[in-house]
Amino acid sequence: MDSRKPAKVVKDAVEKVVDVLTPDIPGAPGSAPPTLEEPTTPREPLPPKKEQGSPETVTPTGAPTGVPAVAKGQQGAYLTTAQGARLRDTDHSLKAGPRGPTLLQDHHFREKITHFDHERIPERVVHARGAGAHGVFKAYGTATAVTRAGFLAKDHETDVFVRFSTVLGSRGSADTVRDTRGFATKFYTEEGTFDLVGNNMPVFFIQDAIKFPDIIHAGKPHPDREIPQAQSAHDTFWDFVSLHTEAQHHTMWNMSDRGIPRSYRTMEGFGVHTFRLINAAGETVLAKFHWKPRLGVHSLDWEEAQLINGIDPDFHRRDLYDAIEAGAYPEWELGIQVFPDTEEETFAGIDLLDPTKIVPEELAPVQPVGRLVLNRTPTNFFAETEQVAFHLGHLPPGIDVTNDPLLQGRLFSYVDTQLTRLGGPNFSQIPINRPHAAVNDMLRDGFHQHAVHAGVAPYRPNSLDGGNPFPAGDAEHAFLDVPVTVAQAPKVRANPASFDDHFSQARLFWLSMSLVEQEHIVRAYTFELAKCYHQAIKERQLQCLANIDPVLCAQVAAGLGLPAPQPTEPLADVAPSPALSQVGREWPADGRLVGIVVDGDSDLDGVSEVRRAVFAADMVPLLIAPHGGKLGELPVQRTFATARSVEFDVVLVAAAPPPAPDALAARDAKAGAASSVTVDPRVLLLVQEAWRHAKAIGAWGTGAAVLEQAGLTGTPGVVTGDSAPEVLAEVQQLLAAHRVWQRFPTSLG
Ligand code: HDD
Repeated sequence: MDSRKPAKVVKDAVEKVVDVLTPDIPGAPGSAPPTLEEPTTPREPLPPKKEQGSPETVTPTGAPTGVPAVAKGQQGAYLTTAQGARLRDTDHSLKAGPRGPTLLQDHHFREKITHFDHERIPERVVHARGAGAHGVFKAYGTATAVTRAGFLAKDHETDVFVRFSTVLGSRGSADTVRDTRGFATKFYTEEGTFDLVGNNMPVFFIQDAIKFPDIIHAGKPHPDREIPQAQSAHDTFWDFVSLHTEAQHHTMWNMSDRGIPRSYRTMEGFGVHTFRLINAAGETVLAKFHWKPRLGVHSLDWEEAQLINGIDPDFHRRDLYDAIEAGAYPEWELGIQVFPDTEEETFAGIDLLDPTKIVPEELAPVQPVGRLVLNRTPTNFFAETEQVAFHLGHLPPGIDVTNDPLLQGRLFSYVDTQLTRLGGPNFSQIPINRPHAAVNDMLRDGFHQHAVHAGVAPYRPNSLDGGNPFPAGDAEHAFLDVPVTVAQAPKVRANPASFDDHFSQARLFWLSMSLVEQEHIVRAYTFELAKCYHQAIKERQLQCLANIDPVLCAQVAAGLGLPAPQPTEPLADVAPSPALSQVGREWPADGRLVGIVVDGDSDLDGVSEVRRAVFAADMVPLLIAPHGGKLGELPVQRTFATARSVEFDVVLVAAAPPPAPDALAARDAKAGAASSVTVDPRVLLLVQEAWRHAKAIGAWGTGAAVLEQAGLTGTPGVVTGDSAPEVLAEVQQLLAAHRVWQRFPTSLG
């Protein structure tokens, strides 16, 4: 068949195609107004948010960089390809006829799917599960005597990004597992970025970084079945820590209430290592960093934590974002413990280079140096929280490292890991990682190079770029490696002798706990060891506990049904550190969630009054009713079907809602008699759980009948009365102590 067409036919066809294409690109230079209908109903695009500027135009905190606005990513009204060509249709692949196969030439399809196929990057090998927030750090100026770091000068404000995390679980694991929490802070200082990469516990499992793969392999899921997820309650973890006894102190922290924080907002943070600070006169001190939460240290109850893992696996993440969006900005005070920089690098007999040891605050008080406020949630989780890269070597002038062998090894690991995780050496050009200080390095090329470097001489010395860039001195705030003398010593694979003390500080921690906290520790050890299959591992860990404290050992042994061994070394004579206990102090209650049980028969005026009072106290009231919608004018936030007690810090009951009629009928039919239950069983469960978890509970009006039927009336921390505001006032008082501690049973003491 002759495929050639007469010239006239071809010309007509071309004109038709040109007609169809040209006018349909509104705004194209010289284009006529559109004459064809849009493939979908046109709608006004949302205006881009401030933070949606291209990476080149804004820093992670939204500050302009001075680079002119470049259209890149989420700009303009129309859907485009990655190259900016406008698209008519992204819902159908290009096919040979409506029923035909997809064509290889469909470049839009291939671009879209290829990009999607590569959306995931490797998760962090540890600390994979996290949540981040932006904020600002304001210095008090109290640290200038010991450090020349500019961001610690009086009233200096520095943008920060903080990422909190669990350690063991993968990216999709639950938040409230028993684990250490990461507390990593990036200070975008004008003298270069400072990363304080700490945890919510002041000690670590190992003394030398070379052991990190060992502890992590032991804590991660078993290699054969890949279970359990995000847990230390399994054989390999306890196998390792019972053999590697320097882990015992950190393990004790994990078994304490610190291992299950109520919120990121209620965690302390610790830089763990001892750092070296240098002041303007060149004098040095040794120092440890501490974060103190304004809301106090507050933890979950273990049963509560387990329930939350199922009911709301994003509990901590949600709590952080909700608090910030509600304006209840999380706050911490940064403090330092300061020690003389002596040749021995010890303080009160404690080796400051040993990261398994603390210096009790009673011996070296934590001196406040500034305040951190988190006030902005990330715009995009992946771009910011996932791509943020911390590194202990990101240090400003005035802060230097010590010879702590854990710290030394970390200085290698954090850059190394980003090469795989973020795909190359240019991760500091990713918006969240960009310094706010001017950068003039001589690093060039590499994967994902974003900078268009000018000049021809990225080397020193050079004449071709006029000698640029120039070295800085003290006057220009250059970083200073403190010229510490390195001891003449043989090359060895060994630790200092003081590192051999593995039990004294675990004992110090245990002795510093209140009875109820000790009871929680006993239960945690018993729970975790009972999950191990190997008897020898349980026995070996009991031996470690015997060397820490015989009471602790006996209690856990009894729970496991095993004999308690005798100590194999003398018990350390240590003084407790009251600062380590979470019990016995009072804290502000703002940001706490108050669940209020109501129904149509409630005293709605009283409920309104309580809601107003809860808001006025900077807490959040949530109404829990038999159905959604409104009760009178009051909005209902939770129904009996969706509410669980673990969501609330306190439960107030304003009514005694009867069971739903059909539920009652079914129950009566089963029992063969009329039920004596007159309150909805879901409400009874709500208050009983809140009671078990030692939360304050209050009731007024008919609500008191609920507590009566639940058998709670007259027990500690259960408030009843006629006046709603009076009940709330008493409950608020209880909240200041975080829990009604005396409700936890204890067999100790
Ligand atoms: Fe680490 C991540 C904290 C010891 C190797 N670590 C990481 C994070 C925190 C910590 C908070 C998450 C950072 C983020 O949110 O992106 N790590 C600590 C603390 C330690 C510690 C407080 C002891 C005092 N870490 C440690 C050692 C090594 C590592 C000894 C290796 C020798 N840590 C890493 C890592 C990670 C990491 C593999 C994973 C992802 C990353 O760095 O960026 O390099």
